[in-house]
Amino acid sequence: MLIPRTQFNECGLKANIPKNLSVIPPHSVELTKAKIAAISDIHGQIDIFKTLLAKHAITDKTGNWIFNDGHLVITGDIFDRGDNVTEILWFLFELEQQAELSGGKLHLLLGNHEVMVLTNDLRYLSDKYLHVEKLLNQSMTELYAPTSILGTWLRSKNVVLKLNDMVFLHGGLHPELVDKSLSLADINQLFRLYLSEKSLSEVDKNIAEYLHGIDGPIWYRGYFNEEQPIGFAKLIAHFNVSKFIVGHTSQEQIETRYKDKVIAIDSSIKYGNNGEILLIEGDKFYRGLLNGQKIQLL
Ligand SMILES: [Mn+2]
Repeated sequence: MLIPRTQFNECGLKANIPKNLSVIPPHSVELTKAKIAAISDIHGQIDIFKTLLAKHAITDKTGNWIFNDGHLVITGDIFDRGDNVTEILWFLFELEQQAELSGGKLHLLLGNHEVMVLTNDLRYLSDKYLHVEKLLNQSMTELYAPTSILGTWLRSKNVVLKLNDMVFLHGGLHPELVDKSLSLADINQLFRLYLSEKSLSEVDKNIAEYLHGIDGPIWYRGYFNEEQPIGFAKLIAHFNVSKFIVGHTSQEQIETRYKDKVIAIDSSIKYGNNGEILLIEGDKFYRGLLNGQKIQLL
């Protein structure tokens, strides 16, 4: 049965929190031939987001999952800037369950703006949410506390996901992660424990702080610093991947870098004018445009 939206307040604070909300999602899925779609940096722009999903048959026109056994990956930054953040989260909360029932999967990965709001860095809230804070006399961080449905749900999420030979994440994997001998499972687990303020050994705490920092998976911008050599061979061998699909650093459209090893999918949805979704069918990659057109990228 679907978990309904809360009756209490908009983030589900002080509601009964269903136990399965804390189930840790998979960090790696070996697929056969299911379709994959990926989108990033939605920043509260629900209209563009829902239009892209409907135009590319991920959902029907009313927002219900029709992507069958497909995998939809959201590489972070739903929060901040725009003013329909809560609406997008509840929409995804329901869509995730619909996907599961159809044999598909919605993978919601955290970006730096999710973590900022959860950790009380509220510099980028839209005016609407400043108003909401005043009306409810609670900060956004309090509204997304671990005692709320959405707060619990978000804290269960990963920062990095591997599908087939592709890795998806908000910022990027720094080659230093290889020197630290971290697996994708380690990265997700240590990131999550630190975010949930669980007690960690001194060694793990140091690694978790690194992961939450400027070279960590949600902040790193090294793939966009001109095309300087940055140790992809090392990353590819260690994580056993061949493509790095990342958001965070805004582009006019979905594009590739480093001889197609990097696919940059932050298509500047944040400005509220336009946006794109990456569509992967077998070994073909397409830019899905807002008007429903598909343009082959690779
Ligand atoms: Mn970002």
